[in-house]
Amino acid sequence: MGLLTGKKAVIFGVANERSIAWAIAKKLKEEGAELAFTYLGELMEKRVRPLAESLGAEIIIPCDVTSDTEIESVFNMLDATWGSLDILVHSLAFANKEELKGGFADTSREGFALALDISAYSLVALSRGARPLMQAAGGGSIITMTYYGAEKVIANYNVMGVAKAALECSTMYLADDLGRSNIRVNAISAGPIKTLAAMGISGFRTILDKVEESAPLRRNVTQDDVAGTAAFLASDLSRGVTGETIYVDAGFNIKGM
Ligand code: NAD
Ligand code: IMJ
Repeated sequence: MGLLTGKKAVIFGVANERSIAWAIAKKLKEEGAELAFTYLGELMEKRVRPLAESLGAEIIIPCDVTSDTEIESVFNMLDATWGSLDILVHSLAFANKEELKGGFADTSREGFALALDISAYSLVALSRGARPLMQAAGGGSIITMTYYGAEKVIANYNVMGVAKAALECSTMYLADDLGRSNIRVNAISAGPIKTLAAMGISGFRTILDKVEESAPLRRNVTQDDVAGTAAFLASDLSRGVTGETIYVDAGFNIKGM
């Protein structure tokens, strides 16, 4: 018997086989969960549908988290097909790429609002949508992805750092609000990983090298390292854990000098 046998999980944030969400999906499936996937627009469907189908998913639907209508249709579909939900994985973020270089003081009003809408508010909206379905299951586990740039200044992370700080704080407030429904909400703070979201980020190689040099484990983390912790958070093994940010960063965050 797997850790997640009989549990139903919806995964937001698969773009390709390098996505952290994809590693999490594979791990949840391995532990016995049944999966549903969402993708961002038609362009992503071409990549995501075959991946999702390879894990036996039947629910594969579009969801741009800036759209209340698309969010609503995801939960309507889950309600009609499953009638309940145990696990929600939120593994998505976006800022305009011109905001991820240069001076933070140059962040535009629109760029700030967009980054916070997609990367932080979406967790609130998705949690609200999931709540009745998780209540029908007697409780649930919501997992989001964050980064150290929420708490310390990391070159070029800029407005994404502000968005991740809002995301981590939203994790705490959601945990308190949804805790009465036995729904747990936690964030995983992952070390840098070469995914689509890390492509074209100047100085990314330098950051990977720094982690390898100074993290306690003297290595970088992989998508599979993150997936292991996600499976723990999704499972009843973590039943007493909520509102936390758990680091999967080879210990990098504990270092001073
Ligand atoms: P990724 O590019 O594979 O995933 C990002 C996902 O966000 C994509 O699937 C994309 O379609 C989705 N997305 C963007 N805008 C969206 C919108 N409007 N509606 C719905 N989906 C949207 O990259 P990843 O590295 O797997 O990123 C997943 C999460 O992990 C993000 O929250 C990221 O901030 C976080 N994270 C990444 C790293 C890293 O170094 N790669 C480190 C720590 C945390
Ligand atoms: C992203 C930018 C700058 C520095 C960065 C990152 N470091 C790391 C990341 C050091 C690890 C990756 N990360 C943690 C993210 O959350 C990335 C978010 C992101 C990436 C892009 C690239 C393409 C684009 N918009 C993006 N929006 C958010 O156009």
